[in-house]
Amino acid sequence: MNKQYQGSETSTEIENVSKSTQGSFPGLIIREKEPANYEYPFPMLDDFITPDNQFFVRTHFPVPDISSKDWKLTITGEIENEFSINYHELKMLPSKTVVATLECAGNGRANMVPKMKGLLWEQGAVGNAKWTGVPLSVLLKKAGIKSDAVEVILEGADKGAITEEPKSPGEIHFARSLTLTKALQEEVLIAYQMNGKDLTPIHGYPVRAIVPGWYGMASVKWLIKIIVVNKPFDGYWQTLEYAYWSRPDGHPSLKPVSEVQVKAQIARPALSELIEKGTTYTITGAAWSGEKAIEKVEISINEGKSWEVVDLTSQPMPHSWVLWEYNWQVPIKQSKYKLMVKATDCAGNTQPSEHDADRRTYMINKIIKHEVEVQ
Ligand SMILES: Nc1nc2c(c(=O)[nH]1)N[C@H]1C(S)=C(S)[C@@H](COP(=O)(O)O)O[C@H]1N2
Ligand SMILES: [Mo]
Repeated sequence: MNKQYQGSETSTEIENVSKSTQGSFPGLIIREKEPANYEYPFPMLDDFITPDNQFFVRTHFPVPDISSKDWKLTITGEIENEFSINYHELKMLPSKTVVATLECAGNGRANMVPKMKGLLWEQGAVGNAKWTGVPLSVLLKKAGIKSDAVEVILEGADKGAITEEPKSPGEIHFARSLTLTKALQEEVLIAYQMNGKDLTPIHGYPVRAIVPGWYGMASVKWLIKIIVVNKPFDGYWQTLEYAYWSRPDGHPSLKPVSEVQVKAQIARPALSELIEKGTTYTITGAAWSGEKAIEKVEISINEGKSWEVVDLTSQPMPHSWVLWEYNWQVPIKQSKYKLMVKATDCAGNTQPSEHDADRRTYMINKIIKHEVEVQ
């Protein structure tokens, strides 16, 4: 049966694709307790939309306790009219809902040899949700951007000192910037809802940024300040962390990690799962890319000698993952098999076979060998 989606689909239909795993969900995997860093057990994947209590959590500092009554957002810097807006006023502005996949730039680190520095995420520092909020562009237009502005800094209320290398200069807030071009894209939201409900404290309550197409670090939670600047921001998470080596003219320089790289992941079978020989096993997973929709996902059972196109079971669209499946006629030969998947997006971007060292411990999308055992 061809499950490839044809034509367009409304968001209500998309919801119907979901069959909830809520009942049997085993809970998130704790990678670190304080600050909270929790991973989604990716083999549980069934739903196009990740429920908020199953969504991975990435924090650098303790979760700030903010009441929506006290919260306000200040817009300052290279603008004509500086202003602050409270929660009630924000909710009165025109809103938009977008489906966007958030992936942490370090997702997949645990698969790398030799062992990498940083949180060892396996495959589950990724999730897909429906976000509602006010386009950042609405606030920027209200503020009147000066002609020499180049970037927009988003600052969270959370703060602390990083005491491991690279150490922070004392206490700092979590902050990241967007290029002005990205900040003005209409899908970039100042969001107050996740999957139709208020954000939960751990995911940024009362208000966070959602930057579809960019790695998770850009989607600043507990947002309290927007600063328009006329030179590139060189804050801690812009230069020391979440930065990679770029060498356009041969001279390496650090550039902030931004757009998500194309990737496919297998959900089931789980790594090292035992599979019964001679059966049909439905291999499932998801694939996503930054600004582009997924065009195809391919699978190889013979370590890359040949590839077959899998069925996409949700509609491909920019900024969101697509679910896929493939019915595997499991051989009768008892052996270990290395399953490989690779995605290609509409711009022709596909996955590399090796991790480029210039990417440091970020943007990990090399094709991996997912070993299972047939017996
Ligand atoms: N204020 C603030 N925003 C933040 C972070 C943070 O530590 N503080 N972590 C970032 C990172 S690295 C990621 S991957 C995403 C994760 O969002 P989630 O916890 O809702 O999954 O939040 C981003 N926004
Ligand atoms: Mo992240």
